[in-house]
Amino acid sequence: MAIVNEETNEIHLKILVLGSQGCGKTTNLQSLYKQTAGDLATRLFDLHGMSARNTFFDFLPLTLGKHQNHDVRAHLYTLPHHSLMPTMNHALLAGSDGAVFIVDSRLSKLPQSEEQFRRLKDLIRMAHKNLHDFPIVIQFNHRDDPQAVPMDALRLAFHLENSPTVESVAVQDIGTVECLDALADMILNQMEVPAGATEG
Ligand SMILES: Nc1nc2c(ncn2[C@@H]2O[C@H](COP(=O)(O)OP(=O)(O)O)[C@@H](O)[C@H]2O)c(=O)[nH]1
Ligand SMILES: [Mg+2]
Repeated sequence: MAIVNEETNEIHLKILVLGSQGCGKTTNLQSLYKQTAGDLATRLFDLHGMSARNTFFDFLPLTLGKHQNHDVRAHLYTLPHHSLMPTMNHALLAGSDGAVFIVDSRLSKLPQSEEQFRRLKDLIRMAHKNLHDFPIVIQFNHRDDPQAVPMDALRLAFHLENSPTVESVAVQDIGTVECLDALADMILNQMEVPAGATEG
């Protein structure tokens, strides 16, 4: 659940960044970090050391702007691409406010993306969240690849009702901010921030 802190006038959003190995999860976080550098981004954490890029998960806290007089802070997490820790994945998802699901557009990566998409739907069911209510933005990354699957086919294979889609080339910072903005809008529009929040 998104947390509204009336004392500090902040809204905290917890956002998961999901997708198969190599789809661009870490690159998305790096791109957001770069583009919101300075007073906005705080730090990119790689919780499992510097060497292995994909060993565990990354964490990025960001400030997104204002919503109804509150500063909006987003905490982005990536999940490990493997499913060796279903309990942990479940706990992370259950406490999150929304997700970016990244599809790897490269033809050779299609099976992995499809597997992760199935896993996402299973996780949401396990967390007792209704797929229609849980805010998810689908990002089609690696659009610059010569072997990229045409968008028409990808839109059919990776479709969720109510989920906006964004095409991206994360490594060139294309589509990453747009994607996060779309998700934050979805989450914030579902939330009710108490009126008179400036009191005290
Ligand atoms: N050409 C291209 N490379 C990308 C794109 N997104 C990510 N990459 C590269 O793909 C590799 C894997 O990305 P990474 O973010 O580590 O994937 P993760 O396993 O999902 O965290 C890295 O070498 C990235 O630089 C993209 O849109 N286009
Ligand atoms: Mg990674």
